Amino acid sequence: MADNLTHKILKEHLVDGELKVGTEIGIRIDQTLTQDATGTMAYLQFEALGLDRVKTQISVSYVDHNMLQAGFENADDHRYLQSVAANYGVFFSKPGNGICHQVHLERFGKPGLTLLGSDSHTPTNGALAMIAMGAGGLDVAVAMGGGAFYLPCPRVVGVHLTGKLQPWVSGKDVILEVLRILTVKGGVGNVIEYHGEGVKSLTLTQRSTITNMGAELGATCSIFPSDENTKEYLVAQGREKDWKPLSADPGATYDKVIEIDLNKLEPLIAQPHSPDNVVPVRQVAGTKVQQVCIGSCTNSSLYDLEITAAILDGKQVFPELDLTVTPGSKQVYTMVATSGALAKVIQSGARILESACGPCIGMGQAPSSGAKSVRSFNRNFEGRSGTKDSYVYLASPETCAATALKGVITDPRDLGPQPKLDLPPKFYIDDRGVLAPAKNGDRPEILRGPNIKALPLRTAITDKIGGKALLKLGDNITTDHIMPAGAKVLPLRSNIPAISEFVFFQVDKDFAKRAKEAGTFTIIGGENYGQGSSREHAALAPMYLGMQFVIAKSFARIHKTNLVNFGILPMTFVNSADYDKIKQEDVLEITDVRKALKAGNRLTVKNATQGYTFEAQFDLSPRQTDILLAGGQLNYTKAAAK
Ligand code: MIC
Ligand code: SF4
Repeated sequence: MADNLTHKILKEHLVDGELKVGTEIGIRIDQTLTQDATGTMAYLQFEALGLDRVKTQISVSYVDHNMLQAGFENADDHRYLQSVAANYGVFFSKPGNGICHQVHLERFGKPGLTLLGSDSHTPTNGALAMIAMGAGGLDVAVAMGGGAFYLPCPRVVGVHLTGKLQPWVSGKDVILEVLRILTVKGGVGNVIEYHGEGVKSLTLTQRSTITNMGAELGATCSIFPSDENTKEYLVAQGREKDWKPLSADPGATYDKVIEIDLNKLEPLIAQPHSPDNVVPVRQVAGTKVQQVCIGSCTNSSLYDLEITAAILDGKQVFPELDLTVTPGSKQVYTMVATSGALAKVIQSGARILESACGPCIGMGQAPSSGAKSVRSFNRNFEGRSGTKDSYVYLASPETCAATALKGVITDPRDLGPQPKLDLPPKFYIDDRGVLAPAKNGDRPEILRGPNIKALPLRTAITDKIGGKALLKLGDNITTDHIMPAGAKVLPLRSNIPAISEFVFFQVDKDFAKRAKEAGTFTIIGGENYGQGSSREHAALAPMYLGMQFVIAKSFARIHKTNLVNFGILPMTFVNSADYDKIKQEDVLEITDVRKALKAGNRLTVKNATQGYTFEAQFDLSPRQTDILLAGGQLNYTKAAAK
């Protein structure tokens, strides 16, 4: 049978279940990555599993998110991560070495392997023909310990590319077009596999922009074949031996196919406040802008920085506008410094940041009140920039640089001919920013600062659960709404009691207080509840405050798994009219939960305030049911290991 690329790799890694869409499969994980904002929890959980050493081919711990050291917290967490990595056989990428996805692409990703990362943009490495997926820290901890990763067997959507990108049109415009077509929930349950003649014309880093931002579709992951361009990139990285050709079999089929003619694409831009709110740049050209930011794991490759420099060369950033530029890794930083590109960017009046997530996660550079900010990033959710009333647009580095010069949103095609860039065939390689783990048997001391608090655990689910529906929410609620990030909150990621004070802070600043008064509570959500990041804190912190269950119209994949992992029951409405009927503050109760979980996929919810009952359903595998019954994945895994 002719297999598509996704099935080829999944088949090679399948350890449980069969490739039947929607049923649960377990796959072997070859590589893992963590970043610091989710990593502390992941390694605390790995420690709790009581294993000796990681069992993957390679596991890397990156520090790139919590980089501002305004107090001891982030620095303490970095020390913990470094020492715990050394102990358990994990490589440690030091702060300053770069953004996890960019560095992983440069130095570690390999065609045909699986990668699981505690960050939703882990699919970036799908550009190297990997099945690379985001997950909660606990799932990554289990995978580090050699356990399978479980997921609903995805549908495979083929994006058939023809033609060739025209001047000034970039990889970012391809993924913005896919987002325009599929929307932020269109990828849920799907792998997006790119194929067709058009693939050949896309460089590896253009592909990585596309696979990176596939996360915004809610997709399980995105993948490109491994071809001559993949080889060229790996040769430039001194990693030719990691290359092998890999693509779908001739005649392979897909569950659905989307056609994109690259010839016809033009520069696109996502308007506030959603990555799928996409229009042609020319439609909003002329809009006054106060800030432009170029960088993030989506667009901070050598090409992105070199084209930025070429556009800015000899010109000045618009006087009333701030431009920030972030090289994605130490490799990119060094190369733009030696090529002279960095000097051009500095001379233009840009502010140069260290290689890290920075403004993308609100770690500094929050825009001024009411400002419009155009960014080469991947998310523009309300408030994520750190300024609640800012308006963030997402576009290519080319569009960003043009906008920075003009002070208004500008189609880069208005700048004249596109500069021609010749990137060197060999990149600068220096892996000293990645510390190797201690030898097997060595046990360096694990350094735990006062910021690191014990991990709260839930006990086995009881027969009666419920509480006030403290919030009734609409569609596409993000994990940034549930558990905000930013410079103030991120340093508390290792301290659940402290971070829980900020749960739903963006929606209701008194939420934590109301939750504590209620004791136990529930949440009502719309479609695609929990989209966005992989942060398990969006499940863990509400659990700590007493959340019992969520009833939504539908869930985003990673968040749903995180809820189960922390013993919170995710349910959907059987009749959508029941969503309309519930009012915020109604008390909802379920009895005989354990029996209902074992018996089927439905249960009856009592609305004690309004005095009626309604049906809710849960879509859980038998394994997930056992996890819930045990009170979460950690209890379940420990019990299974006994
Ligand atoms: C994000 O882009 O939202 C983050 C910050 O990288 C998150 C991870 C986190 O919250 O730590 C993600 O994408 O998973
Ligand atoms: Fe970092 Fe932003 Fe990428 Fe998340 S999306 S990993 S915050 S650069």
